[in-house]
Amino acid sequence: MPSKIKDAGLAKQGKLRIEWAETRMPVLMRLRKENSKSKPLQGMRIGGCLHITTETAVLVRTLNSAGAETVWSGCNPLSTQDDVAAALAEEQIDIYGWRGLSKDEYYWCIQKVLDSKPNLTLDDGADLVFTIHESHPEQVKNVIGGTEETTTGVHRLRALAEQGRLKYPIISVNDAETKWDFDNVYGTGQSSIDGIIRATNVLLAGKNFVVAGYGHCGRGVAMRARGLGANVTVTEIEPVNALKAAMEGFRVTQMSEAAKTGGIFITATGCSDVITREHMKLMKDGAILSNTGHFNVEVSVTDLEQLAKSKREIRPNNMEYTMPDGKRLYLLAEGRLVNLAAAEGHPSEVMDMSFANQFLSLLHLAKQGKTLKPGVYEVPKEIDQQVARIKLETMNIKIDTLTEDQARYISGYGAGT
Ligand code: 9W4
Repeated sequence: MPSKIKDAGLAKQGKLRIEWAETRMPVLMRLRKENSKSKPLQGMRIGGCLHITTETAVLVRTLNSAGAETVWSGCNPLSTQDDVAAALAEEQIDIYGWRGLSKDEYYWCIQKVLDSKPNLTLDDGADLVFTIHESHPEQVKNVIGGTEETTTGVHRLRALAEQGRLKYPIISVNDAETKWDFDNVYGTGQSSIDGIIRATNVLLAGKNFVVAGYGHCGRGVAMRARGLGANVTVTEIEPVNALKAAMEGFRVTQMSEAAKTGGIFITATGCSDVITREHMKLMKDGAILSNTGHFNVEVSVTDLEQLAKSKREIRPNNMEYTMPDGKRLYLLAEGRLVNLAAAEGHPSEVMDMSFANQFLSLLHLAKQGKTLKPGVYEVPKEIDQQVARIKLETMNIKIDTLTEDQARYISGYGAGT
């Protein structure tokens, strides 16, 4: 099978890492077992444009085991794990991607996926769908439907649909509750702390830890930092979120105040210029600055560069900036997503749920896609519930079921005061 990867010699290491991830992804493994005989995806050619990681490999193996043919490319030039790509190539899976490819090479890989004339697409960021719509409209007739993994991709697709230009149905896996509510809180929470620790090896116990933004990601980070014994302060601009943080027992204050005492800062707001020169001037010697929001605009790197008289990389992903008065501030991963640049992103257990939604949504499209008009669809509620149920089962957790009387009671409006 054709593929283009960095180094076939990395396959052995990649295989081990994929197999480890498989031991942590019980929902996908259950779905693999359940569908490996009936092969409901037989005859389906799935074109994927999704980060080439160990967890993605577990998904790809599961899709193949259910009978699909897959052709894959990465969806970010920096996220491909070359050992994983090598392992998949060795398994005769068509895969195109390597870490650090150029923009031209990136689109060359997507073109290779399209050369296979997929009838289902799986996207993260919508580059594959946009390439089909803009450069290969003749392929639209082959495509039954697709799925989209992220918020950014869903936004782009909704905009396309609003202009009446989206030509096939897409399921927004991002909006499944078992996806976003878990990967934002527990995935970002743990992996951001992991990134900070890998880049610094600092003790969190007793530190003043400042979280900017108390959305789902900020909540996850704050919760985990507290779990490690840090004194957590939250800053917010949104009153309801601020109140939630306060009632959760976190100190809530303004960044201009938190800046004076914070030892570790992390931004999780989605907004720009959350930590700027005004705050940096107030900070203590040794303060650590990081970001886990999507873009590297939350900590003003420009301000830090301008304030500092010198800088040096003191550890991987850890830049020491020295101010004219000798004060030192430490910026992690250049202000980029610290959980991805300095750690390994969401742990497999969380990706298990996201990718189980991907698998079941593709199965749904293979069966029903032809009846759907072009548009962006939510993941069917039953799929979300199925993912949660299987996850609970694999965790050995039992839940109650309603009696008939109870079911009637909660669905009826009869009972008053
Ligand atoms: N990875 C990524 C992106 C940029 C980047 C040091 C600075 C997202 C989701 C999943 O975007 C992803 N920039 C880097 S490393 C790096 C990594 N650097 C290096 O200098 C720039 C990405 C989804 N996911 C998980 O979270 C876990 N398994 C998954 O499939 C993966 C990667």
